[in-house]
Amino acid sequence: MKEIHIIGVPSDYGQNRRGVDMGPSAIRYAGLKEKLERLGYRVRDLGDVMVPTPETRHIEHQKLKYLKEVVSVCEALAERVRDAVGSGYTPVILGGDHSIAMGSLAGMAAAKKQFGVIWFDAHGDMNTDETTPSGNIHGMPLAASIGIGHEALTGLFGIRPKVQPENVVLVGARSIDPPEAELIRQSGVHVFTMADIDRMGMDAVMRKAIELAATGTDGIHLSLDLDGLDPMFAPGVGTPVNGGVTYREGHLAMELLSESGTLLSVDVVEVNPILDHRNQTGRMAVELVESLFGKRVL
Ligand code: NNH
Ligand code: MN
Ligand code: MN
Ligand code: MN
Repeated sequence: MKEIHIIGVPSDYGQNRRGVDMGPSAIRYAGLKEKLERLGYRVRDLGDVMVPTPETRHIEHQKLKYLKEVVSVCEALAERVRDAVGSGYTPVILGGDHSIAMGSLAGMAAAKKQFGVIWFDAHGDMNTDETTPSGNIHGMPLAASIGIGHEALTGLFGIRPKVQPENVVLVGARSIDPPEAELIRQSGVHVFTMADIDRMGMDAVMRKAIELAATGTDGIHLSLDLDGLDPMFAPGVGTPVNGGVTYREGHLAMELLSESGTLLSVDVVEVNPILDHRNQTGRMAVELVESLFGKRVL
């Protein structure tokens, strides 16, 4: 069985609610390592990527807040992911806000010829510095990873694009900014909105998503934004949106991905313990990861 490497990225440079930097601690506290070991894996916690405190920095660009800091955190993460995947390990990357996924995907792109991405999220994360309503880079990582947006982000780690849009699938979308919707339509990424999940069911949606992401690639990176779940099950996130994926649909999605045998790497992002209730969202994150790595009733 593959060895799992845990990598923490305690960064909240990509958004404006402080606290998501504590996500790695909350997810570790919920027992991530022990629970994966119980499933039979060898697990090594590599600790955290160094992230300077935001209070010691200042915002230079209102449409790309903390750009320099985001880029340097992502490049440090990319090196770790490249090395882990290159040596045959499966990285479990703990955010931090979703901007860190640019680092995960950069590392994947350095290690693999082609891979697909399932982007589980309430949001599209397809903004650029020209379309962003907030200036928060956590709304841009998917666009940047397929080569759209500011060159400091698209060219991160010297690889552009990180992933082909036809191998990217958004699952759980329900909050898309209007100019972002236009970019999504032009880009060629695939999208299953909550309405699609209602009509088709999570089983059919995930089977299709896995097929799209895996076809012609070496496997799949799952980018798991906890706000993809309904806030009832994951209240500890900075931008909750009602009408999300249920507890059971979330587990089903993870089980199907696990059974597909295509998973290469995963990031678990946007857990904000300050906004949470007794680490409910941290515990939810660990539960989903357990299903993703094969936990079953029998
Ligand atoms: N679309 C909004 C923005 O660009 C919100 C993004 N928020 C997220 N994305 N949490 O996953 O600022
Ligand atoms: Mn911040
Ligand atoms: Mn996101
Ligand atoms: Mn989101």
